[in-house]
Amino acid sequence: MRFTPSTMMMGAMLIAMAGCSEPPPLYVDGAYVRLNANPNAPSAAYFTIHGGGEAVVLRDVTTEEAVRLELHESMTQDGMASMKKVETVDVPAKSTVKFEPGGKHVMLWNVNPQAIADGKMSFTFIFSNGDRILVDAAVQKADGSAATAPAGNAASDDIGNHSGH
Ligand SMILES: [Cu+2]
Repeated sequence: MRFTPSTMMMGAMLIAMAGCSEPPPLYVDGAYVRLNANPNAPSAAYFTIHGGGEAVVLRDVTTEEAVRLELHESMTQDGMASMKKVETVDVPAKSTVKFEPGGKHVMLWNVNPQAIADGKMSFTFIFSNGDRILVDAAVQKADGSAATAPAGNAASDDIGNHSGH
């Protein structure tokens, strides 16, 4: 297609409309679960929340694939690492709130063995503005490799096999 003046004009109009009327969406990405090397100890889920046009509060995270979840925050005080439970997490407008090793995380007790075998868990994030966001998370072993057992298919080792994190 040739770019005639009229098609160029339309493109510019679409960009201008998107720029002024669309508030940025609230969304969650980069979700993964890191299994504990000790199967009797809790595992953790990490992800990034991207704030939308208005400030919201993360009220809860739920899943059907673990017995219990808690929002936690890790901290180091006087050289001692510890973590505490938090009830909610603030997500300011247009902010990036990272849940990551050494910081905020979702603690998971008794992850469903089938979810581990599938290498995937589904979480629902519940926000104060009524948004319920469904997010899939890849399940990793404690060393960061993919949890899915290669079912007669060695190629499945490729995904998430980044050692030395
Ligand atoms: Cu924790």
